[in-house]
Amino acid sequence: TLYRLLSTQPIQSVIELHNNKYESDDYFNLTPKILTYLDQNLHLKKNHPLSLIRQRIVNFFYNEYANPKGTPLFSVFDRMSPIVTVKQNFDSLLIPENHPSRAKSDCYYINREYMLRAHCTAHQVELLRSGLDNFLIVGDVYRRDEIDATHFPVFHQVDAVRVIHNDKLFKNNPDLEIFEKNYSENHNSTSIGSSEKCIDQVKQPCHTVESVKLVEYEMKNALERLVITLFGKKLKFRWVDAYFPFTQPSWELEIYHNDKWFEILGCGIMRNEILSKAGIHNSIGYAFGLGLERLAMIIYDIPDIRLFWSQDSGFLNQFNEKDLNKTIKYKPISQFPQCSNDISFWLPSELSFETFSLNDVYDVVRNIGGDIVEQVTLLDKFTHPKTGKNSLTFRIIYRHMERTLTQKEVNEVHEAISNELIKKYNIKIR
Ligand code: FA5
Ligand code: MG
Repeated sequence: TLYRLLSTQPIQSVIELHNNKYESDDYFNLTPKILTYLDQNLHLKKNHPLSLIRQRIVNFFYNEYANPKGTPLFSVFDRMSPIVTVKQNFDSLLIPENHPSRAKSDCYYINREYMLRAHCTAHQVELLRSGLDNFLIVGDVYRRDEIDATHFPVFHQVDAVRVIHNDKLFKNNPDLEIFEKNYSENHNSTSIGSSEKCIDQVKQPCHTVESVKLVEYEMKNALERLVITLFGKKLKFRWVDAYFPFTQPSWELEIYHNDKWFEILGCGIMRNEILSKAGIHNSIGYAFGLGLERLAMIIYDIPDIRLFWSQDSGFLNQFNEKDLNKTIKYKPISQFPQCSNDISFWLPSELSFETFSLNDVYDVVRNIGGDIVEQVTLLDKFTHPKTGKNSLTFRIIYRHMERTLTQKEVNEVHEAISNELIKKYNIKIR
């Protein structure tokens, strides 16, 4: 789009990540800041709250699904590189070419072929192809997003897949089948492009009601027991119908906390087309993906998502791996004052509010301001009645998690942000 051409930032032509070289193209939108999060692996870090919850979830599945000798059924993959192909992240999961989640303004692309994974589901198909049927994938995921206490461009997910063969599912009912008689297994269960609104929330055409209900019951039961294990028996939760291109039917699980409902996971019955393309036949499966930060913030009373990135020993010392199942409540390291500065600018005359991406502003703010930026909000959009020029006003709230910022310090960062915006996007400060 136009604003890229106006950018004065030298477009890197070759970028080296994890010892691989990638040639960047017009899709490249990584920032130096985002690269600093790669390889931090908070979900594997000792005494880190995200790692504690990962261990509790893994233990739950190890116990929930074990063979009679006690050997866990699930394998765990928690070190897969977040650099994936666009095929893995989208195409392999039947996400349509024009799906909004693919937008450059929402994902971190290295080029048209490679990106930072936007969800752990990106690895589902390669693991299925390798012959696995029960597995968990844990990792960092990357999405361009607004910045506030609950949003950060990197967060962590646990994904799961469980595939059940016809003979196991109907061990006690040999008359029942996974597939409807008049549907061949390779039949495209749901036509591509079918809109979210007319999707059948009961089942895919190829499946029998009995098989779907059985797997739905098993999945919901396991997930309910997981959240009760994590949050305690008093937890209030509810299932909400949802849509994902790779599952049908699909649901989200919401839990009630501080007078609000929080979505903590998405799940569903795997699209049969995914299984059959991966060479898995006469089977049905469920899959889910949950966010570790959301769970951790509620379980440990952590008020701000940026705290997970804190190197402060006062933070990490509150979480001890030895007390995996102990109730830990985070005690805030005092609240330091906020500092708020506004910025107003005119877009270059060729650009409209539609062609200018707000995430580009958020990226610059995050890049220059780093973790002292607590929040960025769009205060005002305005089109000059005579010149037709478009203007945006943002409020940036600065706060350091560990000390008081001086106004001088904040002003310097604020000025650096506006200089970068001028340089990169040719805007004019009002
Ligand atoms: C997904 O990412 C799907 N891949 C989940 C899935 C997997 C569905 C397998 C079906 C089968 P979604 O974008 O809703 O869906 O994210 C899943 C979970 O990640 C959310 O429920 C939430 O817990 C967490 N999450 C999503 N966005 C954010 C965010 N910006 N910050 C923190 N956590 C988030
Ligand atoms: Mg969701």
